[in-house]
Amino acid sequence: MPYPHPLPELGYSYDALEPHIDARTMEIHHSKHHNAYTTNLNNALKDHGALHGQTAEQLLRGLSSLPEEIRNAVRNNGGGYVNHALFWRILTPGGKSTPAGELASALTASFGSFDALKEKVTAAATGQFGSGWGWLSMDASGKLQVSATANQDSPLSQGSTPILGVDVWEHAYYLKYQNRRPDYLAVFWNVVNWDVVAKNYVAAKGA
Ligand code: MN3
Repeated sequence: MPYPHPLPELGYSYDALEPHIDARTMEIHHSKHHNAYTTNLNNALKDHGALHGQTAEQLLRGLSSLPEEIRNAVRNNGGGYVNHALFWRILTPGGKSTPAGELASALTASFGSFDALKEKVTAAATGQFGSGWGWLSMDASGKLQVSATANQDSPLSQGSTPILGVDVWEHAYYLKYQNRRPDYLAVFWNVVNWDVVAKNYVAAKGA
């Protein structure tokens, strides 16, 4: 959606991902953190009417061509805006099965197996020093790739389309898991909605 960018809804209640991701974390993460990225993105764009027709995804894809005075604000807050919107969408209470159809074959072809993909994303996200994200994305040539980015940097700004992302900022897990990022990453897989990830994959292929 174009400006003003609304805070996306979760689509489930704050306690829906218990016991894996606790309600208090979800509430603060969505109503405070994501809300702040949304507000700050809109504030940055306020006086730039020429950009009001663009979605946040479009702004991030064209990051390098944005006016310099707002480029960093869009990188950080636009990134926070779209990264969390994707994150909420690929999560669901109790998780949703395993990848099926096209995504399943693509994961096997690209990584050897579904389990190998999970290991690779976990390793990338564990190894991200400080705040950031772990990703499964499709690059410009249609190849699936696993990566990590710092802060709120989006794969969109690198010419890739994120299909699955996992937030490894401490605010995503500290209340329940404290410093144990690997414990949080282990339970993350229990609440992934593979139906949505598969849809993201098909959409990325068509993009
Ligand atoms: Mn976050």
